Amino acid sequence: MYTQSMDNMSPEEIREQAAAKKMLRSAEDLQAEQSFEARIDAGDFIEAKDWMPEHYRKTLVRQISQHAHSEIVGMLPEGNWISRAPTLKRKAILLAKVQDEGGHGLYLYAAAETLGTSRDQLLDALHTGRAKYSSIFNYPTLTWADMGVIGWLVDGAAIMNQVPLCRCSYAPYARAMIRICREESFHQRQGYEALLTMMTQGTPAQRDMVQDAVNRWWWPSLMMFGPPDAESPNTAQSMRWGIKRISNDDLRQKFVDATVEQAKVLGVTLPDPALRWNEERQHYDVGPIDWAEFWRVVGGDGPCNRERLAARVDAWEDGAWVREAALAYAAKHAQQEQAA
Ligand code: FAQ
Repeated sequence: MYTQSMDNMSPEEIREQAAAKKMLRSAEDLQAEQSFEARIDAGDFIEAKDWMPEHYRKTLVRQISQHAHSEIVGMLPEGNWISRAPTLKRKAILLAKVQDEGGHGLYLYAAAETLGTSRDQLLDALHTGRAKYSSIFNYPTLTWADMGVIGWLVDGAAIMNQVPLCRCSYAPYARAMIRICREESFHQRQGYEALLTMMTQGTPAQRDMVQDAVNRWWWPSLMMFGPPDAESPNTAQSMRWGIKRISNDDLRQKFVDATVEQAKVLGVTLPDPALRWNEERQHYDVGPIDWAEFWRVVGGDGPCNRERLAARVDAWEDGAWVREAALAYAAKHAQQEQAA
């Protein structure tokens, strides 16, 4: 009987057929890649089921999962102060903010999962120290003023970076970011308002506490935007693909320009003797950022890296019974449905 089975083909024919298939596939891939690039150039959004280059997919999983981890780890420095908030009003606000951050992490994990990586894989990468999260959350929260400064500076920097992500070319990420940015804006304002209250109605000791917190958080906040463009390996390709819309340095500059004016209203001094308006550039100049400190913190050796990771691993292990109960409930439900 005539057959095209591989068994009946000579090794030479098998090689030829494989080469022909490979050529066909690479021609198809090339066409898919060209149409993907054309969609990116036209400003189209890419959906989860659309064809995408493997590197685009990996870049998104990397960025979105790091972002999700940052939100979840970012709950820890503030969670530390929920039980010590000075009034019921401040406690309710802080509780809501920390809950929002948990929610942001969940939207973002869900967005990363649409790219074919499971939640378990993402969390395993965090817990084993293979995944990054924002450097900023490896600094300690020493006083109540740190809560206000995190809202003002850290959420302020986060919004500056995240508003352009609402136009990210990957639609599920862009959609998650729209919702997140609305909440971040409330976070920034509540922080600023808490600081303004302390600065305008507080005691000299409270004003000193605010200044001390600003001194400690200013430089790490500038580092949140990532390394300078010239040393950022991912920026060029991410901007080409419309994942990032504005470079690290440009976002950092926008943040500085906006924040200096807010500091004046607040009555605090930003801890940078070189900070001054540059008439020619129409921007503020800043002094040198300590990039060695940044890389040390990103590399795992910041003031709280070990503590943060240990807290996340403990939370995961302590929550095992919840996951088991949820699975048992789902299995029982499925059995009951089958029986009905
Ligand atoms: N910390 O080539 P680039 C928040 C890494 S959410 C640690 O420039 P890229 C809300 C980077 O991953 C804050 N690592 O990288 C909140 C890369 O390493 P890799 C998080 C950093 O991706 C507020 C390497 O350095 N926001 O705060 C950092 O093009 C208050 C080279 O860098 C987001 O994640 C850093 N700061 O640009 C919660 C936003 N910067 O992966 C609680 C989305 C860089 O090659 C309380 N992410 N690295 O091994 C982004 O926009 C980008 O990923 C950047 C980095 C801009 C962070």
